[in-house]
Amino acid sequence: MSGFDLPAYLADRRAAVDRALEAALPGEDVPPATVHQAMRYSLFAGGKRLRPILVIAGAEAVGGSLRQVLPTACALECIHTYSLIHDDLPAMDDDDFRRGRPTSHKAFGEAIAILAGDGLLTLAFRLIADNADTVPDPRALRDVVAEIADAAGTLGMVGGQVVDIESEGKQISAETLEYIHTHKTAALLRAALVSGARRGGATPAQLAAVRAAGGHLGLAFQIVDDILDVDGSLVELGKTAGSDQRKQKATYPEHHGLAASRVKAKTLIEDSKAALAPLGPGAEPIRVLADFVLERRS
Ligand code: GRG
Repeated sequence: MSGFDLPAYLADRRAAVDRALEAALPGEDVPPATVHQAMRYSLFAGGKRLRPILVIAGAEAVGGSLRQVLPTACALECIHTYSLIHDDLPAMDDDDFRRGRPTSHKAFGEAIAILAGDGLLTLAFRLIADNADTVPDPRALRDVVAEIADAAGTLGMVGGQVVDIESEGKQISAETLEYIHTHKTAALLRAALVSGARRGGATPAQLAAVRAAGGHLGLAFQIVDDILDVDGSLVELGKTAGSDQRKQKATYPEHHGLAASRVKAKTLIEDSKAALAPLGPGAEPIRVLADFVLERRS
């Protein structure tokens, strides 16, 4: 994209998110210390911070600012990190590595890993409440809480995870696979973009555009994740590649083949960028982020 410096944009916003998270998390010595250590262990293990950056980009696309949405951005990262901790548990995906280090339950034991996830999910809603100061209209706060709760709950991410787990080892339809991907992964990514845009003062038309773009981008993200699980490496991914196949998970490449999966991801990213057309140049960072989702290797 002409003139847009993505590495600088990402570095700047990641640093702002990390500073805000550092301030928001109870210190490692704050009792009960183990759970706070575990929350920090997973949160500060070097994730891409894609969801908080989408919150910020969503706000900026409609004339809002980073300052207006930073606590909400941090909330999305807390919810995402909780989902990774719980997803890695023996009762779920039983993974040993995440973000390049042993998973939470490997480092702290299962009970503390579960509680660290619970703590992060709960903290997220506290952060959203803290963000009320920058939104004078209480309905805007209500809408953002509802958006994020729906995306994270049983009609969103948790629901997608349930169907994913119940589908392991089974032949499932392309529709069920699409349900899993849109709910487990795309819902939270879309909610990030939409809640940023809401907080940034989007008009209904702008919200609709961002919602459509977020849905396409979110699904593309999961398809790319499936592709990386086939052709990525532990060093690139920070987790063990090939785990989908070992766990007999339904994936896009397994259903549609690698080549068709790559085409689908590319088409979704094009659709995502096309949906952003009504937002004009303000949405340039989201367009570049969409390309990043397609080209990422980790
Ligand atoms: C609700 C208990 C419960 C679990 C939710 C959604 C979920 C389960 C877990 C995530 C499972 C998973 C690994 C999905 C693949 C897509 C994904 C979310 C990848 C990780 O996200 P990245 O690449 O990670 O943004 P970083 O570490 O960069 O933040």
